[in-house]
Amino acid sequence: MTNPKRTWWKEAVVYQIYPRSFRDSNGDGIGDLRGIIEKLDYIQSLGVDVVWLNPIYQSPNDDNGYDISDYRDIMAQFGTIADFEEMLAGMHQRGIKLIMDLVVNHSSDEHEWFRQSRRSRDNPYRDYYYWWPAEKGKPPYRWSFFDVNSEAWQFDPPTDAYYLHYFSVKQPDLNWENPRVRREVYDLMRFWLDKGIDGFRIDVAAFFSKELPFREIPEEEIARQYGSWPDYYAKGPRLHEFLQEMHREVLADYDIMTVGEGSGVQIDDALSFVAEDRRELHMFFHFEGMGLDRDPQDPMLPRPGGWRLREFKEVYSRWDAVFKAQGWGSIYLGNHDQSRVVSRWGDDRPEYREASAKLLHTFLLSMRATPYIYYGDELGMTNIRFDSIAAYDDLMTKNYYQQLLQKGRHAEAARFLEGQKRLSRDNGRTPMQWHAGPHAGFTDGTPWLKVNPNHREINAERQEPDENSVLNYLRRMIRVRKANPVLIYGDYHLLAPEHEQLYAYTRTLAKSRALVLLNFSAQEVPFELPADFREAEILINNRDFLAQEGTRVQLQAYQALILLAREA
Ligand code: TEU
Ligand code: CA
Repeated sequence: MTNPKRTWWKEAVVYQIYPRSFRDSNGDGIGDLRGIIEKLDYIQSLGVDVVWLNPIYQSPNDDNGYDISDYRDIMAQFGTIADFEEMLAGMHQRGIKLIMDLVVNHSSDEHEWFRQSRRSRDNPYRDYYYWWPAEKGKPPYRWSFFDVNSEAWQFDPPTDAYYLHYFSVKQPDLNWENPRVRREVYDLMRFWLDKGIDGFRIDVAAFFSKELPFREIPEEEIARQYGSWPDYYAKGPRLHEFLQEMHREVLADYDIMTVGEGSGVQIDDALSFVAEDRRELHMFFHFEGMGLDRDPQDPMLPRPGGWRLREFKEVYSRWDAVFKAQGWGSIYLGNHDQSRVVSRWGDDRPEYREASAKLLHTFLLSMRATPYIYYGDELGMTNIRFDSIAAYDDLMTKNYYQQLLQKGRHAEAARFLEGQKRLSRDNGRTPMQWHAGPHAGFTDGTPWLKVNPNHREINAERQEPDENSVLNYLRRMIRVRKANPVLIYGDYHLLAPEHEQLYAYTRTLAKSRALVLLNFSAQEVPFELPADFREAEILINNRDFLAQEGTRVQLQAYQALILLAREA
């Protein structure tokens, strides 16, 4: 059975903007809302329907906005509420919707709630966070993703107690057991929805419920750096109760879209978040694809020998199948927590960069899931590959490196630093490359993070007039998706699952049948066309020719092709 119910967010193409890096309007080196306003026509020209903005709320920027100190105000560096309203109106005028990041697993330690909470044990805000009184001894170990010591409990002298922070010490976890906390969250959601936004991307949505009381995690599970944290972090006993309550209390009243960040969510649990009758979320981001090139023993390091296309196909096919009858998927290959897609899943050597970037867009926009495109990927921007730890901004990279040094693990630290050229989040955060001039047209000042020197070659201005640029290919591919509902709703069927170079699949909707052929390699790949595609129409081709002899096509390096069978 196929999933027939049509909705705007299933048909939408989402463009993600990391505001800090998009366009700086006032020369302080930091991207801002007026910078986004300047670029609204560009965003519209892509053909996208929705913009997802990373957090723009007030924040001391320990984790670039993911540590929020006031949920109802705009970060001064980014602008004002008036700028926000102008930006939102400008988007709506252009038929573009806006979804905001909702970061409510934790706040900043500089949020008024936490300032109060840490003051005394009987402060009315004490129970807004998780505290462990020191007289009970050391709390049971919990991993922290960003902590220099990987420890999620931080001792806080004023009240002689530890507080919980799954992320940095400046990101204390909010206590969702407390109904007042949940009420605050629902109120702030309404605050933004009533301003007219069109939905939320919900940060670490599976972490809200903690298993209480905190119990000891067996040594062997802690032993590995990140061990089996999903079992402890993403399966809390009240998680679905909370998400359903959020739906009932807020989401149900608006025609919006929601996408949870599914860090820790495993495929067996997928439907429990997004099946329609659950009344929780519309979609979430799974992380299986992002694990394919990481060392299974230590996800902070790249996988020796790299990733395998067979596994890539297997993962994306499995995540298609799980939503065949219920729910709906999302698909992305990069975002602000990942490196650049063409460097990671394509081939950024000069001779293959453009073809492989186009191939990745063809993939993303021909799958049965809502596609998310990260700013800069429309140009085929690449990893910057910093050489020294000093060049990095991201606390995740810096703190993990420091941790290894503190433990005297120097060889590993060097390996980690080398691996960050492939995996670091900062690869995906370098400023947008608008033109070939100074700082790529991102800023007139000094950019907060180094601009990739290859902006002289890879930039929007240069690609704009070039019909064959990655940018114009993406625009064309978005139009192709929109003009062919089979690419949105059609059933997906994988061909040649064992093939190491070719990713081939069909999409079928009633009488409409499409064949997608993606050569993920620098070699030529022959492919025997199935009978119904021998006279097919070419919907899109990332090369200007197709080598075909009789029933056989010869795919060139990184060639991507979609054929539409003529209806019988
Ligand atoms: O990310 C949560 C998350 O799963 C990441 O920490 C992930 O483990 C890491 O980036 C490895 O790729 C979300 C946000 O997307 C991220 O930017 C924030 O830093 C984090 O939450 C804390 O809010
Ligand atoms: Ca600025």
